[in-house]
Amino acid sequence: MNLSVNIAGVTLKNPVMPASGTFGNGREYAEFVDINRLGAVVTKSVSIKPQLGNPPCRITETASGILNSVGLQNAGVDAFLRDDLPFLKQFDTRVIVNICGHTIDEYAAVAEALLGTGADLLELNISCPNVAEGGLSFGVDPKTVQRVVAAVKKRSGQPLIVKLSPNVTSISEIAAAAESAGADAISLINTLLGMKIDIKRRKFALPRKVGGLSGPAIKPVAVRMVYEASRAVRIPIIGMGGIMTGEDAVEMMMAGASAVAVGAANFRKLTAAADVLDELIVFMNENGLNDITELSVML
Ligand code: RRO
Repeated sequence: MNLSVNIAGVTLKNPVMPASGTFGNGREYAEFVDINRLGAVVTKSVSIKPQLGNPPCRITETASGILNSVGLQNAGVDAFLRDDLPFLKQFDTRVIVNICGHTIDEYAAVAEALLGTGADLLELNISCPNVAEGGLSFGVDPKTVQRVVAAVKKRSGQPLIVKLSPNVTSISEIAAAAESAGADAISLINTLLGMKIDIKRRKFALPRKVGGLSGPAIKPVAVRMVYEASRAVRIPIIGMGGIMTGEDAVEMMMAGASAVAVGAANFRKLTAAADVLDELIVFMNENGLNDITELSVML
């Protein structure tokens, strides 16, 4: 059975990876999950300088999903290169480094710092909903998307995946803008903007009032957006948003994704991503499929 997929010229031995921000930088999970089984590991967003993130509360539960307001907490690119990348390179998997910034120049500087390191692919995060400047504001206007993608392409070495926000009217327009500026692949969806109010305390549950919604609740939105984006671009798509099972992964791939990322499910079960892979293999066996790419033509 062939499970390997090609994303922007890089071969992944299978199409299943954790979504950025839901797997630490591998270390917390390595004791419980065989990281060698995953097609790739996607890191938490890395910025040029360390970021403290938002004050608590950072995560709150909702029906069929969670709202987060982490606020880009990370130790900065220098610490990432010293402590995290060498750790991840021990495993037989691809390393996708998610990068973020407050300005176009900051995005490009992180990409440049990763030049010639062991990072196999970069994922440009233009969809973080939880910071005051930058983040999401880069991902909602096609012209701004083109500017940041072009600037990062110019100063980066590795192939570039652009991670899109669902908080837009036309995902097709944004996907096409990313492709036209040189994106080698796109990934979607990041979290949906949401809000929760604690009615007993009469307070917002999260300090910035809004947060990013993920989990099973958002899967139908993600499937719809992956399908629409797949009609608008020729580059590969990594689909994510509420994938909990192998069958969810199959659905995302039928919608047009070449690979999938498992996010909130990692918080429920540490082995969620590897379990999704096992279940995907069961589905292929049950349906007489020999090649993972056959899924894309089953719809
Ligand atoms: O750190 C976060 O709060 C965060 C990020 Br960078 C992101 O891209 N998506 C999200 O839901 N949270």
